[in-house]
Amino acid sequence: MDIVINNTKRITISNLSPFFHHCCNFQLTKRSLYAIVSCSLLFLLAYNSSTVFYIQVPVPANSSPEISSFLTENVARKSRKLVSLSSSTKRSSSIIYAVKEEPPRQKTNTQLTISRKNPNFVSFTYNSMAYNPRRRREKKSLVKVLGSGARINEFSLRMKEFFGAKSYNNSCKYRFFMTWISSIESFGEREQFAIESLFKAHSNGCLVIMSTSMDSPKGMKILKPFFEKGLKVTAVSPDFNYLFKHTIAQGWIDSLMEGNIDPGEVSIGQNLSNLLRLGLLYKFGGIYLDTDVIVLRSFGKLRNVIGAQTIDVETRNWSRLNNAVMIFDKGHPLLYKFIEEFALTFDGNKWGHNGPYLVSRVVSRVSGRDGYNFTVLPPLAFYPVDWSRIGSLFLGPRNETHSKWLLSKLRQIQSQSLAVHLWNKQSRGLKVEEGSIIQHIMSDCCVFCNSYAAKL
Ligand SMILES: *[C@@H]1O[C@H](CO)[C@@H](O)[C@H](O)[C@H]1NC(C)=O
Ligand SMILES: *[C@@H]1O[C@H](CO)[C@@H](O)[C@H](O)[C@H]1NC(C)=O
Ligand SMILES: *[C@@H]1O[C@H](CO)[C@@H](O)[C@H](O)[C@H]1NC(C)=O
Ligand SMILES: *[C@@H]1O[C@H](CO)[C@@H](O)[C@H](O)[C@H]1NC(C)=O
Ligand SMILES: CC(=O)N[C@H]1CO[C@H](CO)[C@@H](O)[C@@H]1O
Repeated sequence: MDIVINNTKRITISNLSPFFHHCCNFQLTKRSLYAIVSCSLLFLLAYNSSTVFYIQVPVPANSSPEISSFLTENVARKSRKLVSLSSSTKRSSSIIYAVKEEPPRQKTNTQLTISRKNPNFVSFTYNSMAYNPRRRREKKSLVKVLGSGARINEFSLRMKEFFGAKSYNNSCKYRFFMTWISSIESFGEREQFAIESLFKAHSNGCLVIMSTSMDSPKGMKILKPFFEKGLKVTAVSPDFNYLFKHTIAQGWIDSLMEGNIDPGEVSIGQNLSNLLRLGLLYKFGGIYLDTDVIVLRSFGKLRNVIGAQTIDVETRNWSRLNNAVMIFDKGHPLLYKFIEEFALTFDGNKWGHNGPYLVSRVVSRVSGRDGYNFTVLPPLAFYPVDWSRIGSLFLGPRNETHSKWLLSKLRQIQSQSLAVHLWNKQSRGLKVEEGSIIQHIMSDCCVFCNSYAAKL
């Protein structure tokens, strides 16, 4: 996949193959946005001045049948035509995103776009003019007022220093965040590899690992090989009070500390991580990655992006988003909504309720509204293999058919995915077999290229 957003904002995704949608095993929200979609399309057609994103989706010449037999259930392809703005493409169908630049009184455009030739590809762009600095400015001045006179916050100083450090030549072109709420002993080779892949694709990135355990001499020792290579990574203990000051989650955190919130049966750590990532992006802006996300290529062209984990086989619009990869500007209103939702609906007893389900809920709720400007990328971007099939990445070739399948899946991921979420919970114990897809990926994405890769 070439994602090339140049001045004309043209995104080309070549060789999008037809099977990635098969990870759709959820059929979730089918909110009736159809009307809104149609309206905004008409609206768009009326506004030729819109900046237009094209996603070109050539139909793969040789979509190999083996692929579907390995990774997919045979799902009937009832192509319910949703929206197709492109009709005249010969070799590829175009998916058009339209983004209005500075429109006066513009309604939110929710673009659900679908390729005609390849109905499995769906993408969405939400945008509107109301994502503007006014609300942010108000918030900022509030921070100023309330913040003045408060004791100097160590956390914010450390963050400032790290991102602005002279010794780094001010070269923090990309701000990355990870969170690590577990013990230092469990920060293993896989996590270190995720960091390698991040720097392989972004040598001028800066990574902060939000972690109390890693923010220690032992943690620094783990990160030492990165320092020695001149890569900009550090670990900082999170300060929830600082991050969520003036958000509705402040009260939630206070209550939690006072023991008035039932953390539930599930570990609070994961759930705090779900909240923490939102606060980090809201406060600083940048790219959040789970520690089991292998980065394959630069995210440099992406802004305000969240990824779909699954799409609905029938409607071709997304059915579940995931929060393992998020790229947002500082103060983005969608982040605020996520934080708000977390504070208002926290339920420590339901799996995923405060994480992937949360972002899905909020995005489907705000998608018709003014004031939000973001893009949902298709599963292939960050979640090319569904969690239930993640094992297939770790297997070496079993026979000729399987070998062919491995190769084409590998090519697909290499050419079209930006990252691969390894779904650690499912894959942690798996061995990387000789000739497996993940082994190839690791040899492409390593910085140190140690033999430990083989053990992941
Ligand atoms: C998905 O598409 C269907 C039409 O095919 C539409 O009715 C529905 O509102 C869409 N769902 C979302 C969440 O946009
Ligand atoms: C929405 O986001 C796109 C892509 O990042 C950007 O080009 C556009 O200017 C934004 N629109 C508004 C109104 O902020
Ligand atoms: C800092 O940037 C300058 C100019 O871009 C470059 O010449 C110099 O080598 C850089 N220094 C370090 C320490 O990276
Ligand atoms: C090849 O290996 C795959 C994966 O183990 C297996 O599912 C399939 O049945 C095998 N096919 C043949 C022809 O042996
Ligand atoms: C409600 C909720 O999201 N709970 C999460 C808390 O953390 C555990 C795992 O650590 C998750 O499985 C739950 O989904």
